Amino acid sequence: MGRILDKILADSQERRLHFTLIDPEKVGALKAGELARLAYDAGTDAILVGGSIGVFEPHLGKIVREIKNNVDLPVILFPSNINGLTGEADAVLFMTMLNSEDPYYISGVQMQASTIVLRLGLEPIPTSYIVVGYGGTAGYVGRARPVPYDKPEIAASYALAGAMLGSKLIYLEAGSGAPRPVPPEMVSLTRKLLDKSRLDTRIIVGGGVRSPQTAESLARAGAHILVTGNLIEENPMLLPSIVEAFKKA
Ligand code: 1GP
Repeated sequence: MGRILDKILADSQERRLHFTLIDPEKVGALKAGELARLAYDAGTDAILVGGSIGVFEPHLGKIVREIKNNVDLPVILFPSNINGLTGEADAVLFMTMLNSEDPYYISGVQMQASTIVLRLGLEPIPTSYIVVGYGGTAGYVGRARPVPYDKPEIAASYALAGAMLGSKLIYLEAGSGAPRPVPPEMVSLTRKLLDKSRLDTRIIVGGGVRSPQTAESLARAGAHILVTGNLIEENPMLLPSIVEAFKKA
């Protein structure tokens, strides 16, 4: 295992973590640096960089470099395709979208990306990505068949399958800007099943988290890592209370 994943696994055994997502399509490099600093001050533990459209080099590399100039946090790529890769980052969520209907997003893009990740010297973090409910642009682009909000057993079964296939992170994604986040019942059932399996995995939850109450309920349900994206641009003043609510619950 690599340095970043080891640290995520070790740290999240002790405490809950918060990651901030910065979408390269929405910001320039200077702004990305500023947002990273805001996130750092709010108590975030890592910066994810990625988006489903409009991600390209050299813009992506400049953004990652500027983030690294501003904060001493791991920068982890969160790509939707091979254009989301740059050697400037520390690691990449090497994801398979388990509930895509398109084999490209399950194993095709990974075949194209694997040698690039190796040549760029990026640490791959084996991650299963499960799209829930709204799904957003990620779900649309990835041709997901989103798990209905009221079917926690489907999401939990996908999560367990991902863990059995070797993923270390299980990412439950409602989609950026989701009107409704991943339901806590879905997180708790997933956590229960993963704990039972004794496989060493962590649950990441993201999409549509806009309040400390939601963050707290996801924490209580058993999420290890919370991701927020839009919030840092739309309502940065709220971020510290959301991070705190998630970590202290
Ligand atoms: C990352 O999709 C999330 O998983 C980010 O969602 O932009 O709604 O916080 P938000």
